[in-house]
Amino acid sequence: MTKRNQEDNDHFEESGLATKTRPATKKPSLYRVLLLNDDYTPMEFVVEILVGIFRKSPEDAAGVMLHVHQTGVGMCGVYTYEVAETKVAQVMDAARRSQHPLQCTMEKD
Ligand code: TYC
Repeated sequence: MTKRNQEDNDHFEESGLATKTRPATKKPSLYRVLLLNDDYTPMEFVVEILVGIFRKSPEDAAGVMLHVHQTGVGMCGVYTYEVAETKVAQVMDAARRSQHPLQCTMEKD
């Protein structure tokens, strides 16, 4: 915003204090997308999911996959509701098509 625009946005009240108005904006709620461990989904498949759907580097994807394998759950990313919902659906669809029991969920951040 330019200086001129900022000045245009000032409102001098009776008190002499300047207040500013802004267009009403609301930060969207964010959701964590989680991957759950199971005993059957191949490690390589999980890495491919993390690279292909969550845009991780192969190195980061391997790290997340191992964390899930060792602890039972891990985070793929944090997204707005619709993006998180789409990613969960993409994972569940890929797992179903490949007949792997991989589970993916989302929860409010
Ligand atoms: N535990 C699986 C195996 O040993 C690997 C795996 C990792 C599965 C992460 C799911 O979300 C998962 N093949």
